Amino acid sequence: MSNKFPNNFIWGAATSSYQIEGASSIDGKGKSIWDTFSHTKGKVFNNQNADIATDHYNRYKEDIALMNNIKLKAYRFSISWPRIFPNGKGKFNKKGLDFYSKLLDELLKKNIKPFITLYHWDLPQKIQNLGGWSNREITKYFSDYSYLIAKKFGDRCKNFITLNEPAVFSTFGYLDGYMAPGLKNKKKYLSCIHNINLAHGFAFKSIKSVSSNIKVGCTLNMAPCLAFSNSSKDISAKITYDAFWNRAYADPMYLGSYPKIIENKIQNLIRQNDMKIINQKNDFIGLNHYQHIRVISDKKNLLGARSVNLKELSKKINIKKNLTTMNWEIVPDAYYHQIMELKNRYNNPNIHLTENGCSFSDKVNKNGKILDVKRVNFLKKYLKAVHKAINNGAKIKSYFVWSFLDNFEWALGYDKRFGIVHVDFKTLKRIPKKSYYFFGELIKKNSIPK
Ligand code: IFM
Repeated sequence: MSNKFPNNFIWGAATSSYQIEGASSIDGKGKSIWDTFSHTKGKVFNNQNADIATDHYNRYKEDIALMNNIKLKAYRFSISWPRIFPNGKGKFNKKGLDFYSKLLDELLKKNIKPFITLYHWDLPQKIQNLGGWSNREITKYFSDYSYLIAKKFGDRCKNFITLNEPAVFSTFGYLDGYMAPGLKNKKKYLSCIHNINLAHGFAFKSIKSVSSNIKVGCTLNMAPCLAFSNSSKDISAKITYDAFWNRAYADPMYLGSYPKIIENKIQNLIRQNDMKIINQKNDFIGLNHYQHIRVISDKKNLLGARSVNLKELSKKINIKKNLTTMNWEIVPDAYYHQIMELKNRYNNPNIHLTENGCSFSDKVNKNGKILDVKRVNFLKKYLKAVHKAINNGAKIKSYFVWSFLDNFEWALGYDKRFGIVHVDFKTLKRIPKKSYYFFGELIKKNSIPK
């Protein structure tokens, strides 16, 4: 069987605004919840923040030149909402729009297809002050913001992702509290679920009202869940976690209904027509995937269920062999199964693999090179899973490696390196890693290099 990927397969790389841009308070940008969170003592590893990050705001041309060197076909980036609307709504900031306009022009000059993500977690602080995702009003503000971006950039960008990983920013931001805005409030978390779904639906309509040629979808992080043990408690925890993690967004957006276990809890929030607004004719599903999830029952957790920690995990597996520095297991089969689950459950949709990758502690060697062999091996295995899924009928259109650059890994700061390009966070110098050249070869051959 041929190991070629389909003609026109889109090989891309992904980043997000807060993680790479820096320039956190210039050219009229407003504060985001991540500016606030990272400047609150004790919230981020070593109290780091992304005020400068990789300084992509000033170095975007250099970064795009690096993309062009390996003939990257697409680049997925996110727009910082508070750069466009410093107050989250009302008057827009022209200088913010100018930055992304220049970025788009530079990409197109190099024949790199832009994929815009409208929301990758840097919510305007002013919107958070009104309740953030737990206030239904946010759906209007997000829809207005989406409309403006489509109006300004819809001529140059034909692929829009509304939201990145709703399950992560709702669960960790409103339930577990270790991401911005740092809340632990089940009632607010449940409101978030419905408002996030609605925001997607309204944004979909806004973007399509600008042009029906723009393709729109949502990026969901999904992963097969396994019960940590055979105990009935862990098995029922797994069922709960699976519904909240994997289906709270995908089911309403792509099938038009909530899993029962969730619907029972949020019935009072659902108004007439809401489900119609949420369930639009999406053009694609964006899938972010890294590993499977082992779920354990935990009474202290507000859901009664959570993913296992490293200590628990080490009881199950030989941890040294199988983990990235995020303590995530390397399980390419889970990727295959997740893709096939999307295919089977959601009527064989178009799929963009909007993120996949791994963090390792890459070191610059004495010759100034970074031989990230572990990342290359990881990519080979995960790409084989993608290839297998395509052969089995999944309509996969693209694969975006996470990430193009080493960047600010949220509450874990700069300690975790995901890039195929190394960034020295003192000098901001970029050095392409071995995996970058591997990716270049992959693009050239349109098949996985040996
Ligand atoms: O860095 C994140 C990204 O922002 C969202 N998806 C997972 C990545 C790795 O944790």
